Amino acid sequence: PPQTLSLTLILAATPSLGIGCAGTLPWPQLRKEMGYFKRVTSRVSSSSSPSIPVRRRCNAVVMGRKTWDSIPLKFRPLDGRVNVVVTRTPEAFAAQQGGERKDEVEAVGSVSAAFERLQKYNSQPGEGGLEIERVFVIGGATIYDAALQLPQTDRVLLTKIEKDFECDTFFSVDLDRSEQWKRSTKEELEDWTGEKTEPIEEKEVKFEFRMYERVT
Ligand code: FOL
Repeated sequence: PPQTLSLTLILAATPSLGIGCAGTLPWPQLRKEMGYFKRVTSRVSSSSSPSIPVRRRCNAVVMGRKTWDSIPLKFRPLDGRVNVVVTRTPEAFAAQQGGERKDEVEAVGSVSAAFERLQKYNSQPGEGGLEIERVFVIGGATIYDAALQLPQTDRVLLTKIEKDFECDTFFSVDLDRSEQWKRSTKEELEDWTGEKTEPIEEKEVKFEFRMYERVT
């Protein structure tokens, strides 16, 4: 488990870099794509049966308040992962979130505050504390933009959706045309994610999984 955390953006985008429309995803539900998202953001390095108790290891997802709202109630907070929601009004969010499952969700005022909060999990574990292994920034556009400004952001997992859909929200960086980002090989992608990553077609939509690493 890393001593200093880094941030990985995970997103799916159309050829014109569309990521959202009217508060939801632009394409019809792609179960295999969502399955990839769930497995990759949940998977932690396997720990063999320890003879002494160790802290429970899990990943974290950082998202904006609108992305939180877009996740079906029955799926949020995303289970098995620490959920951090970025909002200009963290107190109001915490109060609203209120009752159940409150412990699994944290509200903070910025992406850098989310990062610092998660670093503290590892450096000052609370009672029955979790150990955070990987941190995924899961959107939306405003949060991706903020994360891209942070030096801790060193990786992007992009699902390239090969068909255009009407979108009102876009990712701001064309990774293939940026000097800052280098596309990883299929092998590097599979090693890092633990996934087999053949191109998929679902509901007449083709998509493929890519990884990019920051080079500067
Ligand atoms: N990245 C990728 N590759 N695909 C996405 O669809 C995606 N979506 C978001 C961020 N990054 C992404 C944000 N939107 C759920 C719903 C919307 C969402 C993210 C997650 C969600 O409900 N996930 C559940 C699984 C739901 C299911 O099985 O249908 C989860 O447990 O992760």
